[in-house]
Amino acid sequence: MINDNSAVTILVPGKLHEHAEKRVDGAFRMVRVERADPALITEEMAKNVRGMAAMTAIDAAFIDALPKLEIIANFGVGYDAVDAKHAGKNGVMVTNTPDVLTDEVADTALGLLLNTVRELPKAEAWLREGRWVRDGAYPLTKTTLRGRRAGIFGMGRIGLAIARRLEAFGLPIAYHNRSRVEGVSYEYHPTLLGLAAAVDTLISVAPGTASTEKAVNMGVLKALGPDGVFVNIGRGSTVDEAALATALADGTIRAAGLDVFANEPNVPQALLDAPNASLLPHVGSASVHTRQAMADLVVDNLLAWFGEGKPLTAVPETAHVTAKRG
Ligand code: NAP
Ligand code: 8YV
Repeated sequence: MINDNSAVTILVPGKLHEHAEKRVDGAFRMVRVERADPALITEEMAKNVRGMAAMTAIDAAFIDALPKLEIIANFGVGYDAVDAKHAGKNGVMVTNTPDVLTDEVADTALGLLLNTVRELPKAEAWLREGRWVRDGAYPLTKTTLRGRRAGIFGMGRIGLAIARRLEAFGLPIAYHNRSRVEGVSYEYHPTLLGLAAAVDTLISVAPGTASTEKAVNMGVLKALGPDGVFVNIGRGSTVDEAALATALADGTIRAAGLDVFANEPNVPQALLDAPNASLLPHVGSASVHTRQAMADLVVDNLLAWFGEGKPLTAVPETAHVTAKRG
C-alpha cells in the first residue's frame, strides 16, 4: 500500500542533495529554512513540522524549536553534527545512511593512501608543468606500500572494506576498536597507542564522538614512528591537527593523507604548507552514484517512518524511539 504523505510537513534546513529534495517534495509537504536556526522557525512550522531531512548541523535548540518533530533523516553515515542524544531523550528518531557508501569511501581511502605514499598528485603536476620534458623523470618516491603494516582505527563497516582492499594489496592488518570484531582474524589492539606502535601505516575511519576527540595525538604519532604514514578518512575531530602538523614538519612521521578536517572547509595553514601531506576536500563518498544512493536512503527512512512507524537505519542513540510524539 502506498501511503499519502502529502499532508506531512518535512523541513529542509539549508542545502540538501537535489535528488533527496525532489523526492521529499514529491512525497511530502516540503518547507525550507535557510539554515538550522531556531530564530527562523515560524509558528506554523512549529505546529506542523513532523520530519526533517538534513545535511547540516542540528543542535538541541533547533530540535526543541520543533515540538511536533518525530524524525531527523541525516544525509551521511556520520551523524556527529546532529545532537542524537538530545533527540533520543526527547523521543525524536534520528537516521543515517550506512552501507550504501561503504565501498566508495573505502575506494577513496585506498586512493588517498596511494597518493600519499607514491606521491601521485605531485607526479601528475610534474608532467602537467612540463617538468618531465624539462627536468626528466619524476624523482623516485622514498615511500612505498611494499613491506608496510597497516593499522585501522575504527574497524566498522568502512574499516572492514578498507581492510579487505589492503589484504588484496598484500599488507598485514591490525585494528583498534573499543571491542574486538567477531569473525575477523586481523590482530586486535585494545588501545590506539598499542596499534600505532605495532604498525607503520595508520588509517583512521573512526566516527567523530566525545570518545574519539583528538585521539590521534602526538603520543600516537610518535608511536607510529619516523617511517609512519597516517591517513584520515573518518572525521577531522579525531585528530590533534596542531600535533599532526608538527609531526609532519619535524619528521616524527613521514607523511599524511587527509580527506577530513576539524573545521571544514577550513584547513590549517600548517597542513596546507606541509609538502608531505596529501589533501582532499572531504570527497570520500562524493560520486554521483553514491550520493544518489545516500539521498534515496534519507527519503526511504522518512517514508518508512511515516508509513510503518519504523525507519530503515536508526542510529543507536534513538533505536528505542518508536512512538510518535503527541
Ligand atoms: P561504523 O560501522 O559504526 O564503524 C565505526 C567503528 O569505529 C566501529 O567499529 C567502532 O567500534 C569504532 N569506534 C567507535 N568509537 C570508538 C572509540 N572511541 N575508540 C575506538 N573505536 C571506536 O561506521 P562506518 O559506517 O564504518 O563509518 C565510520 C565513520 O566514517 C563515520 O562515522 C564517518 O565519520 C566517517 N565517514 C567519512 C566519510 C568521508 O567522506 N570521508 C564518508 C563516510 C563516513 P567500537 O564501537 O567497538 O569501538
Ligand atoms: C558526506 C560523510 O560527505 O557519510 C558521511 O559521514 O562524511 C560523507 O559521506 C557527508 O555526510 C555529506 O554531508
